[in-house]
Amino acid sequence: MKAFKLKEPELNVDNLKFNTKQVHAGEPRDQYGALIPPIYQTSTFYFDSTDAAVAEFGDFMDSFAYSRITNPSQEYLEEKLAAIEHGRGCVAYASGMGAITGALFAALRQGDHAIFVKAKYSGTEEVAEDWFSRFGIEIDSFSAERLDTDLEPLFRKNTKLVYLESPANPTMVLVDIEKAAKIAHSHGAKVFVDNTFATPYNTNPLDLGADVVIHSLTKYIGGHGDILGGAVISNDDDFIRECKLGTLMHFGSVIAPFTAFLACRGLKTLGIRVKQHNENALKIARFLESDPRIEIVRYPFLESNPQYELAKKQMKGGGGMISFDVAGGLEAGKTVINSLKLCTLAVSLGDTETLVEQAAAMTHTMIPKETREAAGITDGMIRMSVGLEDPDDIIADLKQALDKVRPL
Ligand code: LCS
Repeated sequence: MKAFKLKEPELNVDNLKFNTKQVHAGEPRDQYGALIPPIYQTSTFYFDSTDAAVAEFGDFMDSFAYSRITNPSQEYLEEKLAAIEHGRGCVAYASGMGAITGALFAALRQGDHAIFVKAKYSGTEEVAEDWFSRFGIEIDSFSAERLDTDLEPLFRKNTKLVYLESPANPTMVLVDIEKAAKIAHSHGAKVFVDNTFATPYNTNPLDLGADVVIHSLTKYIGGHGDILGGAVISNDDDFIRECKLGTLMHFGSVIAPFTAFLACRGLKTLGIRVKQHNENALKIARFLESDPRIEIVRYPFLESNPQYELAKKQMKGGGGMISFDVAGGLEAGKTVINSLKLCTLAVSLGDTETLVEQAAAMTHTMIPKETREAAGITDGMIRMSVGLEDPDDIIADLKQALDKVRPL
C-alpha cells in the first residue's frame, strides 16, 4: 500500500462564503489523497484491544464504534450541514420525518406542551395531532399571518417549544422567525424551524434567533430526487447530544453511508442550484400572475404577496416552490395537471425536474378537509416544484395545458 498523504492542518471554513463552505466543509484530507472522501460502507469498527474498546465506548460522540450511532460518511455530511446553517452541531437521519420526530421526541416529555404553526407538511401535522396525545404531550396551533396576536396567548407554564415551517408546504405562507423567536424566548420556549422549502441558501433560521433547524435532505439538499434523508442542526450541544445518543441511536432512523455520500455530493452545488431555482420560479410565478385563467398565485417574492416585505427581510430569494389555483377549482386544476407534458405529476420537491401535484388529493389528503382549509389549502390548489429546466419551456408547457381549460 502506498504511503499516507494526510495533510495538516485541516481547512478552517468558518470565515468562508456559502459556496466555498458547501464544497469544502466537512471534507478531511484523505489518507491516500482521494479528492472525494470515500464512502465508509461498514456497520461496525474494530478496536486494537479491550482497553481501547472501553475508551471508545466511553463517549460515542467522539468515536466510531457502530454505524447506528456514528460513521465517518454521516459525520462529513453533518459537518457540511452545520457549517452552511451556522450551527455548532448536526445530526443526520434517514429521512426528513426521521429528523422531525427525532428532534421533537428529543425535546418533549410527558406533560409538556408545544405550539405548532398551522400550515405545515402533512407528516408533521399528523405527528403533532395524532401521536403526541399517546405520549401525554399537549399541543396548540396558530396562524402565521396572525402571529402578532395569536401566538402570545397560547403559552403555558409547560410550553417547551414553538414549531415553525417557512415557507409552509404547500400554502407558501411565511412565518416571521425573528419575531416568533423573541416571543417564544420571553416564555422560555425554544424555536424549531423546518427550513426545507427555503434552504440554507435563502434563509439561516439560527441567525434569526431559532434554536433548532430541521431539513428534509430528500429535497433541495440532495437536489436530484434520488435519496431520502433528514437533518437537525443547532448551537445547543446538549440538544445535539440528546438527538444523537437518544432518538438517533435508540429509534434507529440512521442515514446510510452511501446516502450520506450522495447528500454531500448534492450539497456541493446547493448554492448555484437554488439561485437558479429562485430565478426560474420567480419568472414562472410572474407568468402565472399575468394569466387570466389563474385565480391566485402564492410565491414569496411576488410584489403582490401580502408577505413580500417579510420575504425580502428573511429570504435571499423566493425559493423554487409556487402554489396556484386555476379559475374553475378542482376540475380545472385536474385538467391542467393532466395536460402537462414536460412537468411531471409527482409528490416531493427540490429536484432538477419540475414536479406538480394537487395537495388536497395527494400530499395533504390524510389531513381532514376542515384542517386543510384552516391552513389555507384549497381543493384546487396546484403545487409546483420548479426545476432546473429553462423556465421558458415550463411556461410554454403551462400555456398549452391552460389552453385545455380555456383558450385565450
Ligand atoms: N418537511 C417538509 C417541509 C416536507 O415537505 C417534507 C416532505 C418533510 C419535511 C419530510 O421529509 P421526508 O421524510 O419525506 O424526507 N414533503 C413531501 C412532499 O411535499 N411530498 O412528498 C414528501
